[in-house]
Amino acid sequence: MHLGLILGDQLTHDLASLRVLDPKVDRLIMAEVRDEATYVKHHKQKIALLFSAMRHFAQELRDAGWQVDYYEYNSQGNFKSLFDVVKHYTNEYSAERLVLTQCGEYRLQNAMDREWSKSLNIPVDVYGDDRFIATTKEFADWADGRKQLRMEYFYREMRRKTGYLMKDDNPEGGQWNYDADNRKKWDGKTPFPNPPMFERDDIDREVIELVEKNFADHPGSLDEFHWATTRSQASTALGFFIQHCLSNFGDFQDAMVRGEKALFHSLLSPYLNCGLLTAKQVCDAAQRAWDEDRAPLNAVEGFIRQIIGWREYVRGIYWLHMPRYAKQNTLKNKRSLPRYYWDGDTKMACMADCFKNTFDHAYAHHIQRLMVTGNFALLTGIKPEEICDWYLAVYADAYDWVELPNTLGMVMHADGGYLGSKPYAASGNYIHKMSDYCSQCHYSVKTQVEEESCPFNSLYWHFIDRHREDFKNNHRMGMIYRTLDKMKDDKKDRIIGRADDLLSRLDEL
Ligand code: FAD
Ligand code: DLZ
Ligand code: SF4
Repeated sequence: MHLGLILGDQLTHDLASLRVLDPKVDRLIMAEVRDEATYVKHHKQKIALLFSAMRHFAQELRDAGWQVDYYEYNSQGNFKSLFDVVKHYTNEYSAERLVLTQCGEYRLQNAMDREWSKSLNIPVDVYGDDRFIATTKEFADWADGRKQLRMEYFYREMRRKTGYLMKDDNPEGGQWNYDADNRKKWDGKTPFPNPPMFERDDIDREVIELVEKNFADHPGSLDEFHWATTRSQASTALGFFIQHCLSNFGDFQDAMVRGEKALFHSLLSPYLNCGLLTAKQVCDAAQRAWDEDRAPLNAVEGFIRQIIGWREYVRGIYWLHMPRYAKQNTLKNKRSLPRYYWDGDTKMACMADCFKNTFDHAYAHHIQRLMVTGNFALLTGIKPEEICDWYLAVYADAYDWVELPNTLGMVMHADGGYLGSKPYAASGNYIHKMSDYCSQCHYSVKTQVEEESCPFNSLYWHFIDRHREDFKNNHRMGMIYRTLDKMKDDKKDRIIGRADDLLSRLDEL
């Protein structure tokens, strides 16, 4: 008899390990355990979503004929780790081998590879996770010999491989990428659709109570817990996105609007990452919308690129370079994360809105993560480890394989520009251009050195100035340095002085 362990982010019926196990003789285990729920202080909604989705999935597996042992949090045995649970059941059933699909996170996969088989005294078979478009080997082959990687080229390979938006061997519309059309500020008119809110069942209610009781000291609130927790609800969420949001996804992809949780974004990442939806299912739906003329090309291409491009690309980089990747700090940052990343209380209107979205919903859309909270961490030189742990904790979609390259590479440029060629550093001007935040802010986005000047403005030049050596050979930064060099010394000194002052009292902003 073989035992299959299904992890919290493996809630997919045709998972590789499930395909090799036999429901007639083999058994499955799933477990809610302290180690997984606390390796960072996950947002309460992330734990509730996972535990509830796991319980619903276990029920679906039983309905499909599997024998499942499900270990509920803090129940008999008081198991703290997945290993404890596995050990208990392999002994109980005298299992001949343990069967797994590859973990999403290096942390856990490494522990399994190094210790599990030895300690359990049975073979541990690990199958590759083929829910992704590219295998880790395919990515490694593509990356081999390239000094710097570019998502765009990898993405084109994935377009060819999947056939999405392809006409024979050419991209639909003649271009691979329509990003230039996707940088509009919200027009103030196009109405935002209200994402579906799912009715809660007994499992949801029980889990919410469990999380309130056991994880009271974790960030975030459960008051607005609206995530899908079943496969069928997740499919409804996908259908809603395709019908009501996709056609505007491209145009307003980079826009930010105060108090608006998601604009036209899909809110699908938690389901993709825990397995309630697959990349293929989501991209097939977007392709159909294009085929049936229900959404424009810039929107469908932009959306599919996020999934078969960025999502696959960051995963490839993660598995190619872990564990070294996590330790990089090329810009030698030393500063600790300011207080407001945890309590949300700041006078900067843009940051406050992103924090509110984060704590209320365990969500922030990409530009909020990248150009507001991320940009601020980059400009102020926060230690990569601290900011990575923050992003890993506070979002319902956060898993190390996707969070780490996005934060350490894309946001913090801590990998020396391996993932992205240029740091996404921006002054308040960018935030002003793409949002309505600045008109309601304590600070003034128009000035740089006065007492109430937007902190991003001087911090931006401080960042550029202090990293001159790091970027001197980066031709994409040349124009910025020429602008800095044209600045009068007196003005530059005042800007740097203002930024030094802000950096000395970051917690007060
Ligand atoms: P949409 O805007 O609707 O995009 C569609 C889908 O594309 C997403 O659901 C997601 O699966 C995929 N996608 C989009 N951008 C990326 C990207 N850069 N990398 C990988 N997939 C992408 N995404 C996560 O899934 N988990 C994380 O832990 C995570 N951490 C991030 C940390 C930082 C600092 C930044 C800048 C980005 C991070 N992202 C992460 C990427 C992105 O912000 C989220 O995927 C997106 O905001 C999820 O919301 P959505 O489903 O509404 O996305
Ligand atoms: C994120 C998470 C949480 C909060 N809890 C559990 C859990 O109790 N049991 C479990 O199997 N998985 C959980 N997960 C997801 C795991 O952390 C994830 O499977 C690994 O990090 C590998 O990606
Ligand atoms: Fe943010 Fe500066 Fe605008 Fe205030 S003025 S909202 S701090 S960018």
